[in-house]
Amino acid sequence: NVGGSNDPRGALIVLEGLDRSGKSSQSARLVSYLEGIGHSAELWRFPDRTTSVGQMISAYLSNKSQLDDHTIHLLFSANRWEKRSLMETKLMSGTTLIVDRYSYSGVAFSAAKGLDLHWCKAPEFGLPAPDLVLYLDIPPEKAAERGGYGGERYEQLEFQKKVAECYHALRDSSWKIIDACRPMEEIEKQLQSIVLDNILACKVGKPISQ
Ligand code: T5A
Ligand code: NA
Repeated sequence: NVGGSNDPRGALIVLEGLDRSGKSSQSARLVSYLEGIGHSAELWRFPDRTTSVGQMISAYLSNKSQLDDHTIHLLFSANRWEKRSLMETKLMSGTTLIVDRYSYSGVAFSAAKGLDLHWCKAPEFGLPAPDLVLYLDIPPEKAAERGGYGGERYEQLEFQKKVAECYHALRDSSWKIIDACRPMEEIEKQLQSIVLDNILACKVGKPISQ
């Protein structure tokens, strides 16, 4: 068991990036790796389309419903808030959460529509802060070539270019920028070593930051 059992804190590790940057593929691999070395880990994703709020989000993303830009922004945030207490319980019980998209997606996609950046950030305050953000960096043109976009609302090249700019403005010290244009296995190995270092750091007792 990595880090021993006397400190129960798990790490909150978020994968971010444009649509098709490889987040879901890499999140799944990371969780398998951590489980394989005996570390308690779970794969989470936002939006969580299984809740009633998540179903409203899913209908919006698949163009089955129309919503005001502010309204959908708040729903994405509410979808994280409804998971907050479970997230904290898991972290405190020693489970590391690998989270496929989080608040940075919330802010970047809404700001890319032209909504005020500070307004976009406000509903995210008070959610557990990530210990580490792995940003899968890929030029929008390259991402668009991968398997083709599936037709969801935001999967359009011009919009993704704006999202990339917004993400760039959000970078902070918790971010590691990963070159996501390389082969999957190479990225996988890099993420494993970064995450292992980070989990060890959490085990020395850093609190869940807010
Ligand atoms: N959103 C989300 C908001 O507006 N606000 C919010 O608060 C949140 C949380 C849904 C949308 O909602 C928006 C953002 C999104 O537009 P989603 O359900 O997570 O978000 O859907 P996507 O991000 O669109 O998921 P994708 O499946 O498109 O992208 P991934 O997960 O980044 O990529 P992945 O791993 O599925 O890979 C895509 C393809 O590329 C290949 C894979 O095999 C796959 O075919 N691939 C690679 N090919 C070559 N080299 C590599 N290294 C590769 N890695 C993956
Ligand atoms: Na995905």
